[in-house]
Amino acid sequence: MKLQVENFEEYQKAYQYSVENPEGFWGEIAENFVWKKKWNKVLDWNFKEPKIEWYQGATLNITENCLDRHLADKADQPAIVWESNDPNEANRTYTYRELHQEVCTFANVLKQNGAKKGDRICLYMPMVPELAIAVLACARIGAIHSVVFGGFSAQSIADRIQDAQCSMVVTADGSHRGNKEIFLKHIMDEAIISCPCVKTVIVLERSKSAVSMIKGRDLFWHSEMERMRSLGLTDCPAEEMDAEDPLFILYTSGSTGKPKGVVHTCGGYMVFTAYTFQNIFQYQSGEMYFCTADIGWITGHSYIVYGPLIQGATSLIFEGIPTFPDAGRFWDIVDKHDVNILYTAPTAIRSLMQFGLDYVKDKDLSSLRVLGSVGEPINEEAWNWYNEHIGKGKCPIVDTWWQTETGGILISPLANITPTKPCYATLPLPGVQPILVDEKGEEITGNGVSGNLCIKFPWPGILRTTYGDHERCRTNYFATYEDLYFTGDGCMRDEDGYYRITGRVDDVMNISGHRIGTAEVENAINMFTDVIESAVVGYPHDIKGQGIYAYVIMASTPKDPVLARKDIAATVSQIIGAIARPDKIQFVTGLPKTRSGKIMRRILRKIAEGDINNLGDTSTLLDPSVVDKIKEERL
Ligand code: 6R9
Repeated sequence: MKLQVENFEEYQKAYQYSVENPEGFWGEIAENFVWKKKWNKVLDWNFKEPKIEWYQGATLNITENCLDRHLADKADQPAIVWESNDPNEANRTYTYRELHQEVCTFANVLKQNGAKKGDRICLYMPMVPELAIAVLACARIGAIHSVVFGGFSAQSIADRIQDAQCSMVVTADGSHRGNKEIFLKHIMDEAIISCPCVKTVIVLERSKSAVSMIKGRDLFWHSEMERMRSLGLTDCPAEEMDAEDPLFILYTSGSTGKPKGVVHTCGGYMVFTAYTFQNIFQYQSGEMYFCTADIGWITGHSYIVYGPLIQGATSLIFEGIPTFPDAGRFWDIVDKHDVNILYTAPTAIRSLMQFGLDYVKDKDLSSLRVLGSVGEPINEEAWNWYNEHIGKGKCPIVDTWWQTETGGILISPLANITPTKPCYATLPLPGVQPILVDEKGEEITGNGVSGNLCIKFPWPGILRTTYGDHERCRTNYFATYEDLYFTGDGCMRDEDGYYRITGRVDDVMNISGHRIGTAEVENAINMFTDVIESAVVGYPHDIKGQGIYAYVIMASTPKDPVLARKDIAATVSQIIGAIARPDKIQFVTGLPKTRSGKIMRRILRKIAEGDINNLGDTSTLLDPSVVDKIKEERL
């Protein structure tokens, strides 16, 4: 079966076939890729344990699909085009041939320094081509990459390195983001103090800021690459991987405890990212594709690196931020590189909207053909602005719903095929079987209904486990409702059967499209010297989608509340990273609790939202007067 559907009828046929015969469907789709050995069985699964295995018995290396197989007909086509943070710095382009060679050479750097199949390698890097090269080099030798977003703190990095017991780290001196520099190596040095498992650190020179280099542990990227070249080690055979061998770990926040390491495996992830990329964006050979995400998040893994490269696309990597040097940067990039497909986040659109049309009006955006949105529900105003001022009413908007755990997009229009509706992720991809359930897990059938979004059948990109703790995977995703994967999202299905995601129904916040658990932020706030207890909720924020509102009980009333708030915010930054800084901190003397001692977050959420006359039933509260006080002093 061909990979790409070309019209709505073909989509419907593919969908129907995928539900009637999932193994037949995904078996035929998988024929479009290069395998070292074919599978004996397409799928073996149960959601009880859970145990999910796709393409049993098959072997492959995903990088042969990203690189080697394009050498026959696309060797001189750009695979990666890189745009610096600094608009005056020259672009860099890697053709498929060049990328292949760089990946192989760096794979040898990893090997020569002792890395082997199954080892975990932490990547903490700027958005430069070397990050994609490092990702692919790990995959080349079968090492498991764990990319940590450049905005996380030393403590967050240390937690992730320890959890995965990484033996190697690849980082850079520093990372430029707008006018700021993040001193990555320095932060990494601080993290490694508590990570004896790390034996080797490879340091890319990017910002040319001074770094400390420890003999016997730290090595420069460029000198190691030189050394490989002088040894003639610029080719590297691709390790033969079982379809179910882990490809990577990516940490993400849940409603409780520390972030968990979501594990994706080689075969299913490859098939699913390629299939979804091709069909959703309807990528045409030679087009320029620009996803503005960071490779440190799942969107960057699946739709900057793997999906596009497997499909032989040209993927544009941008180092900077949308507002530097001014709020026209995205549109400059589209204009300069003739971008055909732009994939970005609602928070970016909202932040650019507020600068008005001056930054858009003189830019030539006529190359654009498809627009994408990801990370959070897109509000109608942002959808309309994107459609009108960026797409000029001619580009379909694909509002793609998915999660770190799903590996790839599950619900989305297919560009120019599925009729779109503002704010709707529309219809499931072939192979994806969503259902809505009520609190008790009963299926809500029919249209014009709302419920909790679950998926009732596995797709090839579904997570397989959470690293080192399979039970956590089971309880988090497969135990809420029997025999269903629970997404944590609320959803409505309208009269046309179109899906609209309404947001998280658990204690996970979505701040500028980044997932952050309320418990994580509370734990960080509680580390502050004078804090007795805290409760954190999300509230509507014009730009970020959600902001963080913290209610904090202090041991004694702060003498300088303004400074105390700053100190608490700084503590959270230090422990998690700047993305988790509370936007508002209200000092309170008590929190609304039930008689059994549970914080009633529902009430705190309403107060943070400003909906104070509508708090619902407060009769189960231990001390209802607490609420009046919080209401009065609301920020
Ligand atoms: C890919 C990614 C996942 C959560 C998810 C949901 C929200 C993502 C969305 C969306 C509405 C969309 N989300 N895309 N909500 N419409 N198109 O963002 O992964 O960081 O794991 O976040 O993001 O709430 O559950 P991740």
